[in-house]
Amino acid sequence: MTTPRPRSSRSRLITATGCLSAAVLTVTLAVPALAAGSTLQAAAAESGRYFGTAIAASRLSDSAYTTIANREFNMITAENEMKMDALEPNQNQFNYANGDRIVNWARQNGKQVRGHALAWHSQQPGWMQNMSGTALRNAMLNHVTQVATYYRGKIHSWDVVNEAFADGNSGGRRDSNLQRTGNDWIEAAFRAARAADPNAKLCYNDYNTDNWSHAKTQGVYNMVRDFKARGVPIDCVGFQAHFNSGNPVPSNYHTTLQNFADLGVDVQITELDIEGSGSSQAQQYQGVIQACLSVARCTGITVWGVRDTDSWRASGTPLLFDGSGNKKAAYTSVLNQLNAGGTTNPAHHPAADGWGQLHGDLLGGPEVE
Ligand code: 9MR
Repeated sequence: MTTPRPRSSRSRLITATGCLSAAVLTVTLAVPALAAGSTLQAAAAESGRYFGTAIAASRLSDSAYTTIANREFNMITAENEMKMDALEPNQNQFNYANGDRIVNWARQNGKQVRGHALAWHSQQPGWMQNMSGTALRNAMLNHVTQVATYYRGKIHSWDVVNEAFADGNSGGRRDSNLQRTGNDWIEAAFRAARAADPNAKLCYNDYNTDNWSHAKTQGVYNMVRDFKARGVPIDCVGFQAHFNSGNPVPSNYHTTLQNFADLGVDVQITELDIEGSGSSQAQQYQGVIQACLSVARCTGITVWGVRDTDSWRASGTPLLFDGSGNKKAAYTSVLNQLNAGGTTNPAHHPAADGWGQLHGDLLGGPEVE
């Protein structure tokens, strides 16, 4: 088990006293402080985690936007530009222009990139929406292979498959043209992605999978457990984390993240936003950050946009900066919670890869709350 790092925001003074002949010599040494991070990325990095945002290519010419994005975040997701419809508008004709604008901006500014998303029932190009059967399966696999090969070496984590489970109480797969090609379409996509980019972490990504007691969460959990048991290449699970009053941050969030991590995968918060304002919103954000920090394999957090006005649901003011770029109460609570520390990311943990296995063995099964 990991223990929180001791930390201090001030220099610690160590006083050494020694005797020199009859004189007493006192030496005071200033030891560099474990300084509190003053940006989201710096504060998250203290426990080995990243802090990211979604970027829209059309806003890269807005210097107020890029100034905040560059200062605060070190993991970048293209909000729309690397989806299937954007990258393959005509079958087997790929257009990487806008995806590249975002990837290049990220890399030029020393940031990493989450790839979003290789295979999804939504945002398919028109030609794909009308396909079925073997032709669709092959077209999907070709898309995964081509795109993952094109970006090989530039992607920290790929959302290989997005939103493949149904809402509601079934715990089963979502009906879609991809699902109708056969239940093995998800693992086929993961195998194609691994072959194309062996070094990217491969994630399954979904929403409404935050509450441990929900059927959808259990459905995804069972799929990941099955994939791990059968050697299907999966490295991480993304929790989108789009919250509002109808879908609040669950009190068992830590349990969900820990139970998935105990399957031997990393977990990432991938599209965080919480509708609301003021201290209520700030407290909910704090709870999400706390849940991630308490799970060693929760390796990073991404918010779904920079300013409220950049959000896909701007009227819900769900982000950390207001439309003028001012830090909101939610920003301060996130920063403070990151600086309060937590478990250290396993990449920085001495037991590294063995930890998840050992932890799972010791617990002997999923944590229940
Ligand atoms: O924020 C994105 C919005 O601009 C797009 O119109 C929409 C449809 O492609 O997708 C939004 O992002 C979604 C993400 O890709 C997947 N999870 C849900 C996100 C919010 O709808």
